[in-house]
Amino acid sequence: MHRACGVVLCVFWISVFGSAAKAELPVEKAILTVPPEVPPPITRTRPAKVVVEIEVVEKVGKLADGVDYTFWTYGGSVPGKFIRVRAGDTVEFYLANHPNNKLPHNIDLHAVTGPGGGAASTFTAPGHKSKFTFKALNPGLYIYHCATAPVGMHIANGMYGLIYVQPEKPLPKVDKEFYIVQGDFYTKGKFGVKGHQPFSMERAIDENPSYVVFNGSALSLTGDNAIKAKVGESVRLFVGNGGPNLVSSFHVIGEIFDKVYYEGGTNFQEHVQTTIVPAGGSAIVEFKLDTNGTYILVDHSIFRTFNKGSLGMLKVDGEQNKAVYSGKEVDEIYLGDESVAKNLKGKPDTTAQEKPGKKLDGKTLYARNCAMCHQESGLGLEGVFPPLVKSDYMYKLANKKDRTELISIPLKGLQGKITVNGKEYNGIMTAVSNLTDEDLATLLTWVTNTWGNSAPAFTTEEIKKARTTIGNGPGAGGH
Ligand code: HEC
Ligand SMILES: [Cu+2]
Repeated sequence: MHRACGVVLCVFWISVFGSAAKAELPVEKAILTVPPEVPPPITRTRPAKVVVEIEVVEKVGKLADGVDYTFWTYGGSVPGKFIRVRAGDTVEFYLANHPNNKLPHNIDLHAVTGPGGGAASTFTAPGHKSKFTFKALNPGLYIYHCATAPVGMHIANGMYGLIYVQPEKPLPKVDKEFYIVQGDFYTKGKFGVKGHQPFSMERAIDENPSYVVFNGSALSLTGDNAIKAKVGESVRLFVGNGGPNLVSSFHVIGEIFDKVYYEGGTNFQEHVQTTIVPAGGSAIVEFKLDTNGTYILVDHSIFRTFNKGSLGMLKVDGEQNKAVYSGKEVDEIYLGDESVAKNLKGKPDTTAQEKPGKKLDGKTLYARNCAMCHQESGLGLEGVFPPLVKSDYMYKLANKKDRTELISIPLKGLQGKITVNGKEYNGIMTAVSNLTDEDLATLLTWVTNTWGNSAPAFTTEEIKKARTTIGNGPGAGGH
């Protein structure tokens, strides 16, 4: 305001221009989305007043196949609704707590400048609704979470999500944007124990989760729920980590992040394999899809992926780009450099290697080709890899007259919904294509006559014949 202006003029100035400026701020309702969807980019070029309304819902949902858990959620999903605003916007935030809920809740948005990130102002009992307003000062990708005591328990039960404060100059347009948040869960029963699982405070304090998952469930990004894109498209993942405890080593198997806006901030790093997503933090990753296939999203603290559930899928349709990725071209016996060994020791060390053409037994062939998924025990992994032990699915095929269908499983792979011993699986088994007819006969005979299974032995001729029908010559590529 001008020093020189008289009192009357100043009042006039404030009332006219002050209110005019306020009235100019357009009001809009935020578009909120459920994971893995992201609201569309904001195209306006001026600030607005954005109204966000979120309802807290306590509900039972699936943590894994056959495993129920009582989640506390922002809007019914884990993570909660994705909120997208623009830097400079004023956000009018309403938090409602459903009357059927049992506990009070609130929200701490890391995008808020102010004590508690809104927590104290939004503390809300069941059947009540709170409101507070904040200005989104800093662009970036932020976690929000519940901060009601016991805070750790509210977060562990799924009370987190992402708010993206889009920079004034938006990031370049991409073809697809997805919303993915990792979380660790603490149940009384170990991973895979069926039924409704209560929260375990002891496990949580020990930071020993029974589940580590993307988007609130071991099933959320697999099978039909996989995220999808096409060859040639560019993808942006808004990645968060609700924690409450673990730091994620976020990685996509078979992709390299062209860009990572590390920690959800303004600057990016290029050509990254694995990025850290801290508990209560985020990252924005971008990549272009050069060839088709299924790309697996993991926490590269890899036991979490194969034993606790942190596995998601990005299915990419389209042409294989052979210049980028050939598929299997050659598979031959490799012995290492025998001549080097000879020169060093006088004679080759044969203890560590097999002679070419050496016949392996069924158990060894199974251990090398199948056990990483179906497990050494043959029991598979609940909800991910079906069992081969007393599998009714396998038994039927192994005891048919024409067993081409069973032989085609290792030769061609298998995907789509199947039921094994009353449980549904909807995963992807890739082809195991480096087996000779003889080895495959040995392997299938062993698998179908171990662990209490029984079926007539497979012969090399039977495999050879099936291979001709299926059209997969020895050593032919998978996919
Ligand atoms: C990369 C992991 C992986 C490997 C390696 C693998 N499988 Fe599978 N397998 C699966 C998945 C996943 C399914 C379920 C596919 C679906 O849901 O449609 C499956 C299904 C099956 C089935 C039918 C379902 C059942 O349980 O009876 C058989 C039989 C089978 N695999 C045998 C084998 C054999 C034999 C090998 C080794 C030569 C092997 N698999 C290697 C992942 C794998
Ligand atoms: Cu809460």
